[in-house]
Amino acid sequence: MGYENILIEEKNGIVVLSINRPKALNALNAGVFKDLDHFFTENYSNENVKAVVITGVGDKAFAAGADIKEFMGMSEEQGTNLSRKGMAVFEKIENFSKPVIAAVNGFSLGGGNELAMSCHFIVASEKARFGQPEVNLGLITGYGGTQRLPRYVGQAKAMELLLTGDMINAQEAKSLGLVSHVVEHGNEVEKSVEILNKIITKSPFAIAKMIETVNAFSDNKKNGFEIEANNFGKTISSYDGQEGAKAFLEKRKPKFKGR
Ligand code: DAK
Repeated sequence: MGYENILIEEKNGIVVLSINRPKALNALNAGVFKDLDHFFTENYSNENVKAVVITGVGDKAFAAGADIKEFMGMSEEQGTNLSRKGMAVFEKIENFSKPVIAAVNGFSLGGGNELAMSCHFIVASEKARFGQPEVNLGLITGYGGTQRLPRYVGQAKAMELLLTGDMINAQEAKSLGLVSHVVEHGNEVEKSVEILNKIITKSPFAIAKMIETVNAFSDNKKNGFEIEANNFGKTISSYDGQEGAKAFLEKRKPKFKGR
């Protein structure tokens, strides 16, 4: 499918997906959500896609929020429905079977920051700025920000950031645990690809099960320990789990098959 609001570049199975609305600082409109939804649905089981980096076109913004132009005249019911639809797309990213890194190249605000937080972790340019400015617009977050931000930075700091709408820089975001790496501006995609190149040498089956199990940590409807025990059973009895142990004992590199 041809996408109108995102760009896709693939090299050695690593896809760089760029939000392509630079004139609006990559604000997330319905078109971006449609493209993200399609990409992450289509590629869940596509073996040619091994990992994804999400970034923004241009050097100013990852995404400066949900598109404020789409909020005008919205009813309560429409707002709730839109929120649920957007959350479902971000859940698809969070639960994607392959690793997804947000390479934050500038403003990561509101819905844009909620997108970054639904990726598995965040690599940021030293010029990146993070914030949830919804309160400045008389709103609360609508795409999971109240739930994901506390998981990254703890409830009290999340509360402060959400209530003040203040922006923080990349170093502060790193010291709070929101960001995993801060790099020179312009190197955030390269650094993400470097990390992903390491991850994709491992068993894709184990990686998928690891993502599923870690995500259970923040889902209070699930028993993460039980899921870990079950998924450990699945990986130890898999071809790759047996091959990994055999290769270790034979002092050679494992040849994983993803099953
Ligand atoms: N939406 C639409 N357009 C935006 C935008 C946004 N979020 N952010 C920036 N733009 C546009 C500007 O309107 C401007 O367009 P033109 O005037 O050139 O046509 C262009 O991008 C460049 O922006 P600036 O001229 O403002 O650039 P500056 O460098 O001066 O300032 C800035 C950069 C990031 C500080 C500033 O643009 C800014 O404050 N932007 C808004 C940040 C913000 O408040 N973001 C929205 C957060 S609220 C919901 C679900 C989710 C949400 C709400 C409801 N439901 C399901 C109902 C979430 C809401 C949010 O994300």
